[in-house]
Amino acid sequence: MCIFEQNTGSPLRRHYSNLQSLYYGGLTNSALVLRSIATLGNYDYVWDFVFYQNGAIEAKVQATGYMTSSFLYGDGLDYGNRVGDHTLGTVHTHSINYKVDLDVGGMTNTLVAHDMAFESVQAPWSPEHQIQRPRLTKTVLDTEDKAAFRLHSNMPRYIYFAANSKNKWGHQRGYRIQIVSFTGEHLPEASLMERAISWGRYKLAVTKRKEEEPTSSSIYNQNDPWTPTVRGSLAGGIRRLWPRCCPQTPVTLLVCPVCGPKWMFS
Ligand SMILES: [Cu+2]
Repeated sequence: MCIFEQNTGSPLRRHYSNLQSLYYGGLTNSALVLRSIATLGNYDYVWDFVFYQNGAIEAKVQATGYMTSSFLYGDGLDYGNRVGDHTLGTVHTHSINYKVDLDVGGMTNTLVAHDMAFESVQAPWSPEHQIQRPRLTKTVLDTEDKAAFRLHSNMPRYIYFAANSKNKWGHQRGYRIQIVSFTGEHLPEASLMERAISWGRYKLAVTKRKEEEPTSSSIYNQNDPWTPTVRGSLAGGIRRLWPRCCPQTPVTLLVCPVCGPKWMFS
């Protein structure tokens, strides 16, 4: 386990002004990284939780170590790429999901989607023309069906986990949920093994917290995927987040705070 500060490579803020007044101001950015590494066979997984100065929390996992390979023969190239004289790098996926039990400003949280809809209005400077003006839409996703986003479905631009309180401008407090990467189809749903990783159907699924469902999977699932020890479920209500992500390359789940539209559009 290690904890360190890391320069993020982008400024926390900067501005160069040459409109009327002339000045420059800027501030370097660093984040606090909490890292642990798990070595499983040939792989070393580097697990990071990154805490940013703006309040964002990022969970990230990267795989390093040695690649999985097998002896190259026969139709091996149908199952991977050649990486040595007699060596095949075999195609496979690493499927990882994060189950997050998140309380934001208390335990009575809701899931809210913000997006844009377009409305046609007359252009004030050119009345014979119309312009399409974006308008903010806000929807409370109040059932687990509405809060489960299938892998290839459209998601609202902004999804946030809202507290039952408001900031001084009257906007609901909350944390924006941002999910960065997916592997694609995890297994065909008709497969009898699929039930062991059925969370892979979703980019994000938010469910009501249940004391009897502390984890989204089990270490035994991979040993007997046909009768898995733990299966995901969707019932009714809302509270627990099950963002999922799968690495072949580094993956990240970003949880960012929102304080209203100002944050969202900045
Ligand atoms: Cu691998």
